[in-house]
Amino acid sequence: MSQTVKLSAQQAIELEDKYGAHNYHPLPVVLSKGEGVYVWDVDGNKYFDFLSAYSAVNQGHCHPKIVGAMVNQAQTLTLTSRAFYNDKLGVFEKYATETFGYDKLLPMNTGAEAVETALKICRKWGYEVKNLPKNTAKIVVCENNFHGRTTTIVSFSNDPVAQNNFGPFTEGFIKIPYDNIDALETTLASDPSIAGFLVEPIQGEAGVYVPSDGYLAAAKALCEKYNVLFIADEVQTGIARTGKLLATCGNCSCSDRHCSGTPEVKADILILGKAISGGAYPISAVLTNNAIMKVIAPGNHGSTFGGNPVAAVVGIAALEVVKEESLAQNAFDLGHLFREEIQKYVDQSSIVKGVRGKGLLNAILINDTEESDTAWNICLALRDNGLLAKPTHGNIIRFAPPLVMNKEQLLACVAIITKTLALFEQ
Ligand code: IF1
Repeated sequence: MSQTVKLSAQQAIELEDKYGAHNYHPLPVVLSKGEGVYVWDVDGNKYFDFLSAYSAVNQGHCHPKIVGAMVNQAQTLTLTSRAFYNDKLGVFEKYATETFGYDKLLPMNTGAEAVETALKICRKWGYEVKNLPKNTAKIVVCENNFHGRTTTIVSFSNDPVAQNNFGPFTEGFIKIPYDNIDALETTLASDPSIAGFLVEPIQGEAGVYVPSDGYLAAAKALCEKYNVLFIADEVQTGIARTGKLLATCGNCSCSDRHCSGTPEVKADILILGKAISGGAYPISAVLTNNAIMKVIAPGNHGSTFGGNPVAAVVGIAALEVVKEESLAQNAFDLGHLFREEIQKYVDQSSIVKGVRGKGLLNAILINDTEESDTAWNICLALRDNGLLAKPTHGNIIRFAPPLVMNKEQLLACVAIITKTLALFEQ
């Protein structure tokens, strides 16, 4: 079957069902085209994309600048491996480190790979700089975390569906409650073998949990007090999604007039993925300063595709778009408008308990149990009304449109969402 043949929705679904692993339960819609804030299915139906591939398509689908850079490089040189230099990687590393305010960048491909890379760097720093006894280093993580799907990462998950029957698990992780600064201090004070604290600035998969004001700054201060590396997983919250270039912010170079970024919440190790490529190509990166990255020597770590020239030019283009189109400012402004408008509905609703989020990473809380299928049914109805979203749990729906959305489009989406929710009012 050639790739050019036009499949019906049913044919596409049947092919995936027969020949693909069943590791997802997709919403029943078969997409074939994307442009900006819109996607189209195989029958030509048009939808607002309110998931953005889990915040990877912040710059909008098929952004011409990003696709143009990718196509041009793909016709020139795609992959050399790191056995040799290429003429694009260093340019990307310089641009990205200057954008986010770090000395060095280690390029990988997926978010999970970048998280694994950060864990390895943190452990090696623990032994070679903090002088921890060999194989004793521990890393503190938060309950209800999501950092990817590798066996080490799921070792510290508390999601049974993500973890069950994938053991034996990697040791060396301590789980504490999220957004609980006392729990972090008690843990850091009680165990001298801790090398790092890995945290999502907003817990996305858990249901868009925004921590209390000051939590991240207080956590960073505790990490400094106990000589522990503060590791920010901004795979989902980074790249302007939360209304600032980074949710941890701190010294970044964004021109966002609302930016309250202050040095004290600058991560020691920053993990980026998803929208660092605008969703056009798998790119992830770990950024830190020389005093930490110096622990990595030739042969310690690597990847066949990590730092390839296509990734490098796509990464540069994707970051340029964020700045040129002021996406952080737009996410900040439209995020406020979205929450204000949805809150008006919440105030008179029996089915929606609340709305929360930062920038254009938001979620609504449905008045039903986590095991219910209410959120799923609402997403099916949203699809029928021209908007695509997906629940993170039985009672939480994440809303994360591309950051290139304009005010008129956002208000049109609010109208679709409120019209659809009204169908479910008791
Ligand atoms: C799936 C979730 C979101 C992430 C954070 C690392 C990674 C992710 C904070 C790993 C990836 C993706 C994975 C994707 C669905 C999506 C997701 F629902 F799984 F949890 F966004 F919330 N850190 N998140 O959010 O990056 O290796 O995937 O490139 O696995 O179903 P990755």
